[in-house]
Amino acid sequence: MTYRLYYSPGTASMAVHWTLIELDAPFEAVLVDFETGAQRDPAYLELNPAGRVPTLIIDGRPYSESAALVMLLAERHPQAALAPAPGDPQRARWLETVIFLANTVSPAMRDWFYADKDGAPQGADAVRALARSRIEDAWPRLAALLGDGRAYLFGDRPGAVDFLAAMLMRWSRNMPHPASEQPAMAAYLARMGGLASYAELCRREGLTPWP
Ligand SMILES: N[C@@H](CCC(=O)N[C@@H](CS)C(=O)NCC(=O)O)C(=O)O
Repeated sequence: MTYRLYYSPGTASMAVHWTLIELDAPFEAVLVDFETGAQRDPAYLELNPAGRVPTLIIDGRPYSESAALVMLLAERHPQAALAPAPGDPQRARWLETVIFLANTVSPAMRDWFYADKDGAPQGADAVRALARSRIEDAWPRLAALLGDGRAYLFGDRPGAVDFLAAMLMRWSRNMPHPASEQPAMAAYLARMGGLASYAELCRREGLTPWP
């Protein structure tokens, strides 16, 4: 079961890269160099027609969407218990949270960072303002999951949704109100930042650890 991950440091591929490292799964990492526009290279567009990362090759076929990929990896490696199994009392809240991250937080992040590129530059400020309010509303909602004192979003061990959430939170570090402003989140992010898999991810991607 060898995977190939197409990634760019610190971007949406990060959650998938982190999950693969945490799983200690065999994989090859291929840099998609945004500096040279490699995401629009015709050969890469064959794998990922949107010209985005991540792309994960599984059994010879390319798949995209970071949330789907971390869920899929959890499903393919059940021994690692990276997700509550069907029937687990936490399963419904877990599904709700993954979809919230993928459906609300992630698109708002895309709008925050790519408003000028994805839409008309003259409308970018309004796009960013709406994106910012959606992102800032997300942090207390996610912090509430930690309200009972649990260490990670779904228990006492980090799982697939934590890698996705921590990636999105990391992107808020230079925003006016980063996720780490929520007291419960600051402690949570410190725990996520203390994981050996995070240190290894930062080393491989050349990232400055945050928080
Ligand atoms: N919803 C996608 C978003 C993917 C995405 O927007 N990736 C960005 C990096 S964070 C990208 O590839 N940007 C390059 C570009 O748009 O040219 C996911 O979560 O995988």
